[in-house]
Amino acid sequence: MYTLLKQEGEARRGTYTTVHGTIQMPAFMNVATAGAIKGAVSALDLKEVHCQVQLCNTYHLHLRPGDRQVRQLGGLHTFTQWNGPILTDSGGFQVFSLAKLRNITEKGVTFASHIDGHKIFMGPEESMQIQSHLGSTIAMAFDECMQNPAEYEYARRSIARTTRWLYRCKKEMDRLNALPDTVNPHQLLWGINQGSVYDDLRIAHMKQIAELNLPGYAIGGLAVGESADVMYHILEVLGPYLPKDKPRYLMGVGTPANLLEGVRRGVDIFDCVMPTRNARHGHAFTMEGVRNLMNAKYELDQHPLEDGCQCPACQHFTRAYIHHLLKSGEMLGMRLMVLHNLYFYNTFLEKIRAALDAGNFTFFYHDTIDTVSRRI
Ligand code: PRF
Ligand code: ZN
Repeated sequence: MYTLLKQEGEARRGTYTTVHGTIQMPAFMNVATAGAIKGAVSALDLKEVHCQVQLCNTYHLHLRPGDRQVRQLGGLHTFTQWNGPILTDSGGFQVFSLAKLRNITEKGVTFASHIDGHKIFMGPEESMQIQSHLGSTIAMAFDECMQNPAEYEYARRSIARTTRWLYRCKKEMDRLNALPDTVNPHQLLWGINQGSVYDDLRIAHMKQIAELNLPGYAIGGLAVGESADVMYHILEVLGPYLPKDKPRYLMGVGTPANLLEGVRRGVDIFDCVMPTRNARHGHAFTMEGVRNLMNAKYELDQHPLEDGCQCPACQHFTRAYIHHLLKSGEMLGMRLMVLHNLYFYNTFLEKIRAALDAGNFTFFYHDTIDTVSRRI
């Protein structure tokens, strides 16, 4: 259940209570695609980097090790040893971005596995069954995420089908939650808004999916080829049509600046591979900007990645050491970078929440936006 605690302009400070714990919002979800954060980070580390909620993927876990196997092993919480909230993405996005040879029909999508090429079918029912086996806290609806730009007529037909799929998701989840041996009988279904870059389609689709009175709504189909300004515009257009008493999730976004802009436009929760992916390339996020630790200027630098940072990496190790580890291809370099970046993202949202609590988010936004994303 979402509780709105405070509002500053469109920015919202709230809480979301689930059977696996309460999420303080705005929040950042830590991406553990196949049940682990990339960079050798376990559920035990997640507590230390102030993670509140983990995101896993239906598509990946269905292919390997298989959702029935995860269920047999007690579900994702037991399997990964993360006992906080877990959100699973439906496969809708991954099928369209990773798999080959897709064929989309009213029933669902047939595609070839990116692992061994074998043919798989996934529709709304299959996606709900897989997510039910995984036992996540929140299951995402099965949607079509169109690449931008999409043709208007294609987008119009696509959102109509995504709405029909949503009704099927709801029906299937209600059935699965009522079964006697369901891993998480309290699993929540969140809807996903689509409509490409077209204001009227976005609004029409939002009105349709809001009718189901679901416990949360995501804005999908953004950060897929359009400019950041178009993305911010769509968020502004959707604002009045998003239920005020439900969390709003901006999928797959983004840079620290994107998060500030998102919060300013009413977004409550984000996920992104950026902190982990950029860490693996040697990029450390800090409040002063992004440092590239591969740079030779760090060879003899005795400072931590970020002065004053309380993350597990910065409490013990220097830029010089991490630079050396990255240069040598040592896995520890990557791990320390990932721990720092996740800590940065999670505590960045903590700072945003503190600013909202204090009624000075607007000041925080202006004070931070230019510095946080620059390269230093
Ligand atoms: N749909 C789903 N997952 C997603 C997206 C989407 O549109 C996006 C778009 N940025 C990221 N992840 N199901
Ligand atoms: Zn740090």
